[in-house]
Amino acid sequence: PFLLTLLTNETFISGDCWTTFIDDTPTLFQMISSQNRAMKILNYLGDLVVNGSSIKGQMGDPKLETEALIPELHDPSTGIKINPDSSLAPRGWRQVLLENGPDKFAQLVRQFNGTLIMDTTWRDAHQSLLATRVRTIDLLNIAPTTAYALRGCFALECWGGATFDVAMRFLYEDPWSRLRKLRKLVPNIPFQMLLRGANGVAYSSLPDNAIDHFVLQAKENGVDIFRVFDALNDLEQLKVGVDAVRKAGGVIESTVCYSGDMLQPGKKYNLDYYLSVVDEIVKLGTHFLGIKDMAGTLKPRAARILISAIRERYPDLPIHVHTHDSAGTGVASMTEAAKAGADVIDAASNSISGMTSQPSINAILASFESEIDSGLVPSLVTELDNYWGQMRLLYSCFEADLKGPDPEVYQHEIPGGQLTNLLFQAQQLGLGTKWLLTKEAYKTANHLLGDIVKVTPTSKVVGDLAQFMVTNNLTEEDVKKLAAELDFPSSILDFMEGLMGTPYGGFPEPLRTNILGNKRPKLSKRPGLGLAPIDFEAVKNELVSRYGSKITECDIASYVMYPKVFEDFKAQLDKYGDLSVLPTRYFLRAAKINEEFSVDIDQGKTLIIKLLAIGEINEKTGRRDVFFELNGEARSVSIVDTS
Ligand code: 3PY
Ligand code: ZN
Repeated sequence: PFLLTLLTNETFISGDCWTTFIDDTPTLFQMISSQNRAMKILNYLGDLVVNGSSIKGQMGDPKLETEALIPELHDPSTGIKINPDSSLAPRGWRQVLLENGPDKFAQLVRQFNGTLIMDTTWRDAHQSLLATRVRTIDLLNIAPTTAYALRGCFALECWGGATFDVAMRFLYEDPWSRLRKLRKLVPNIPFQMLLRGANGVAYSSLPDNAIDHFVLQAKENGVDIFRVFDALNDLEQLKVGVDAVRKAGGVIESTVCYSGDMLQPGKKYNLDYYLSVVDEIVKLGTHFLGIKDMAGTLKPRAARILISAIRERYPDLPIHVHTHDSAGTGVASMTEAAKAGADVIDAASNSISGMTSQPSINAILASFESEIDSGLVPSLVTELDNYWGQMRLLYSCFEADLKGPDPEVYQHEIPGGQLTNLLFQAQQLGLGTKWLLTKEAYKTANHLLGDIVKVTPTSKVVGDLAQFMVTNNLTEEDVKKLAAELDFPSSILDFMEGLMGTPYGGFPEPLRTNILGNKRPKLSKRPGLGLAPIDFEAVKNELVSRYGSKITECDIASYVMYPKVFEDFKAQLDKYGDLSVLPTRYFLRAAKINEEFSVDIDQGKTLIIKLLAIGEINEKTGRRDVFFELNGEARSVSIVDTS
């Protein structure tokens, strides 16, 4: 009918200027635009039917065959059903922050008589267990319920780390839009993001003004608290991120990365080392001290000793501890941390916790019992988790299929997210049996590199070197002997050049000199000092000339952080439109014949879609027609069969 309306419209028939026509006839234009969007979505669905999923890392179809049910919450004292409504979300720590500002907020958290919990379900938990593939729509669907059930949480970690590039690269989504939409639905709980210091959310340093610009957009679009770390605990690198957060008016959580078991005799990273880093962090000025145990090697006794020592030295400093449950000791370690004076600890919703993720919230609450107040209501947390049990099935095709804890983590020290990733890659390459070799090689690679702190991006350096050694059958001695001739992955050259900062104790020599040869210089200052500032005006002009005037500051920040990923994302958007509106089942697997489903493309605009038939292949063009019913009308799309 829109075509009929168009063809009978007088202005259109008279051939008056097209832009005036659009301006004067907005409803018609909106109809055309919705039809365009609908056809783009049909093209994506048609491609899925003909060629299967293009989502990297997907193995098979989701195991959840129905729409996920939003769990019911019940008032713990009356048992009466609660209807969560974001506009009436109960008061939480975000109001405390907005009313008091970051300094007072930090003091009030420190004064809280107990230990608060940060829920990592929306970021690190799925980054660690499900290859960061959880989509915006599945977060939005549970957001109002979460705002109610977790109202006592210190924060929801929901942004940054790998979620930023994965959203654009593999999910074809805009990470900024995710942040804004979640923010609207969760007005009462602070949002936390993970910032890789001078690397922003990328893998090596950017110019300082790029970090300032990025952090400002993050703050303005909804992030409250910034966990800032540097992968080598290089204070100069860390400071770039910290300064950016301060300028943007955010809450600073300067973080020390914890590597290995500090109580192991002869360990380079021992208690004295950590205390000296904490001293420097305090000198920089921070609202919170973060302790980031990315591999889960902070054993309970070490947690007690470390936190007690910091608490004694800095009685007023709010401490926030992060861990991974890789070895199975997460609950015990976090309980010890809480007893030793941590103000906040990290945990994840039960169904998406454990192993390489954070320990389970309910397990921690059970361990706290009445001894430590967390500000959370256990029964509401359990009810909320019914949703994540379903999500685990929906995203089953991204499971690395870990079977249990890995106590060997104390030896190989692979960070949680990376452990799942490396295992997954080994399985995908059919190198399942090489997994043991990879873990062994990871230890050797770390030794070769001088025992560095391993977390993004330095963990990638160690992982890449480990895989390089396994693939090329190289021993530690081989690497040392052949360093000048071997064609190392670029991450290793980046690290040796100094693009990720300087490791504690310096670079491994003569390995560094041999690997770099004349290929790369040796930086002696932090990399950002050698990078020309971004000319934001020029970037904006370029993007506007390529993509039109709707380019936003967030687009600019995405482009500066990941130019190629952003360009590919824009091309994808142009081809298929905004796919974030598709329910995940239909985003990941082909619709079945006669299966009908709905897609809300905008408020009040719903597409009812049914797959009718798949045509024969046209031998000349290599294409197939795919027939759909769209809101009751027949539509077809022509798809190149590449299967
Ligand atoms: C990230 O940088 O994405 C991490 O999760 C590091 O632990
Ligand atoms: Zn983590």
